[in-house]
Amino acid sequence: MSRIIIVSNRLPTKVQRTDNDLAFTPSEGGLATGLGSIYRAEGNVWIGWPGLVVDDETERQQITTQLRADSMQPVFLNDDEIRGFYEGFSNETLWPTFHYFSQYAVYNEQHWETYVAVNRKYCEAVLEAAGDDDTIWVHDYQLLLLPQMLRKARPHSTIGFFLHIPFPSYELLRALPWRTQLLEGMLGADLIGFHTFGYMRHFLSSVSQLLGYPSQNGRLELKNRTVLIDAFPMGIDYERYANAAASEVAQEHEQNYLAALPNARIILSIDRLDYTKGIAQRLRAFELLLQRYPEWQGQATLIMLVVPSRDQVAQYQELKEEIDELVGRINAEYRTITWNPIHYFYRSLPLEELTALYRMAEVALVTPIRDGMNLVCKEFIASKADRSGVLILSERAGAARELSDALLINPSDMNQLAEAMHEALIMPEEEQKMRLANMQALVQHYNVYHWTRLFMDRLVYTKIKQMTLATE
Ligand code: GDG
Repeated sequence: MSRIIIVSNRLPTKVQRTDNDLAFTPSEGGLATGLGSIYRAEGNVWIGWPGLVVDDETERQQITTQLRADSMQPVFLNDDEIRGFYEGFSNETLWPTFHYFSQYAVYNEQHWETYVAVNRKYCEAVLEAAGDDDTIWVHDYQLLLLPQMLRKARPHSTIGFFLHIPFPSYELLRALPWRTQLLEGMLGADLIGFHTFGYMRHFLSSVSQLLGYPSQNGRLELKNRTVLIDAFPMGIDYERYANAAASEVAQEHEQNYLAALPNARIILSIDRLDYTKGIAQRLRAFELLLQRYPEWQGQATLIMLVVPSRDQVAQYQELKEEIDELVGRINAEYRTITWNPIHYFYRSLPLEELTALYRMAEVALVTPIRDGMNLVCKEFIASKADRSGVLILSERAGAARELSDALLINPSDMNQLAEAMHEALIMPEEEQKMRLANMQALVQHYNVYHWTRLFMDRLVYTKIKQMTLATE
């Protein structure tokens, strides 16, 4: 029987140490939800790091047994591996380069060596779990070398790869000392998926310029194999957000929040702390709105949720300080006894509170400098079923290719951003509803289950086609 093996840096369950025990919490990310129905099916398995350093063998056994019971197989990483592979090469080299922040990229040979070694570790874990007939689906930039490692060990396996972040233009990629190894690593897959056609084109152009392989209609002809490249824009679990936002708990939270903010016109901003998300630019644009349109003073209220992330990396610490400083300055300058312009939270919130915020916000500000897709904007849309609201969306988020009924802006243009906020606050309700309805239809249809099915069907089709060609 053919099974499906999913591989990603992190498992969909997070293991944490409590006072005298271990706590297993399911991850709420879109990937975990979308693939949840697959990896839990008969015999399938998800391989990844459980999010905790475990040196003690008995504890490892305990974690392995518990995760296995839920179709997961842990890969354990030590402190050095986390430093070099995860924080180092993945988040200080690949992340900035792929998001066009090359000036932040660190080129460290030791980080690279650890990245290779950890990809090999994942490879061994997959080989141990997978049979020759199994289908392997590898995810994201932490595991770019894994498809080729697997291909060498299992020349006939069916291997898919999906990149969740942007693929940059050749000019960015070529700066990386390890560019050819990275491309070759990805090319071990039978099917490589990106969120948009733009990323796919950048990838094909880099492969052609650095490796000399030509392509036609997304088909790359290597010396002895064909690799298919395509765009699969990822969706969300629409019903989950629509139902959560309509739930009694969310409505109760909303009533409490609104009671505390009488007369507020609420603008919402939700992100992980990241320089790619444009958080500081957003704050400056909000300040410009208050300066340019003083009538919004006393009313326009920005609720800004920043979820802590990668706080070991220097640029993230600096960004946190910049945001703290900007929020403090703007609030000090504009606040009155009865109105606070920015309500800033540096923490994560449970889903019910998050959806209550989506539900009550009149405007969502999703203005990343670069973003592979961005799921927050799709969650806002799903949470607004039968209501009104306006989405302001960066043209540099992958989601902008689909959501043309949002107010699309250039995230570095403060003027345009401030004007878009004003436009959103005065937009007639009928127009808001019309735009939302169009986007809801799209986000509901192209949900995460659709995405998973499309990728898997395409992968199986690619393999059958290859086998047919080989026997002809
Ligand atoms: C990468 C790519 C691509 C946020 N705060 C809370 C919370 N969240 C959840 C959101 C959303 C998720 O985190 C963030 O997803 P994004 O897609 O916006 O961004 P990344 O984390 O950067 O994800 C991105 C994605 O991969 C998928 O391919 O779209 O471009 O960068 O689901 O709801 N969830 C809860 N509390 C919070 O406080 N429960």
